[in-house]
Amino acid sequence: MSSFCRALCLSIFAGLYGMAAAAQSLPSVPGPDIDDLNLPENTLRAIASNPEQAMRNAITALYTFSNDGVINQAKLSAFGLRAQAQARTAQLSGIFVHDLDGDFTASAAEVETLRSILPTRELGALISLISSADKDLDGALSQAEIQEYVNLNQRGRASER
Ligand SMILES: [Ca+2]
Ligand SMILES: [Ca+2]
Repeated sequence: MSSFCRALCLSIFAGLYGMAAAAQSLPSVPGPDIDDLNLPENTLRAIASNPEQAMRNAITALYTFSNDGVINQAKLSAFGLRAQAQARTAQLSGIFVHDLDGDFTASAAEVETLRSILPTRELGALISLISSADKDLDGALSQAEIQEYVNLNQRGRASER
């Protein structure tokens, strides 16, 4: 691989890592100078062991953040919001799997029905969910309780970053 390709590859990695770090509150990469890059050791090893594959990976990563290969702050923000929406959807899916009648709540009757059929681990998870999210202690999860629970978890995850 030519020194130009290596420099370009490093630049793409540095740029992508820097933008991803900013979007995800990861440790920042100091300086734009390739000689001063502080890329993760595993990234440097991957570039050194197979630069062509590293370049392909960098380009793939570039298009992960933008379907036209152009990255700007608005697109990174949208990417971050979409990642949050995906996490929220996954969490809601784990709750709504207990909504047997499809009214977007988990009623006490539904919870009671599920007690008789869920495997121990899933029942434990459901009981834990109810104890965490059921603010009015009626044994059911209203839409408001579900929304509050998911939003609290999202904020908790964001503050951990
Ligand atoms: Ca329901
Ligand atoms: Ca409740």
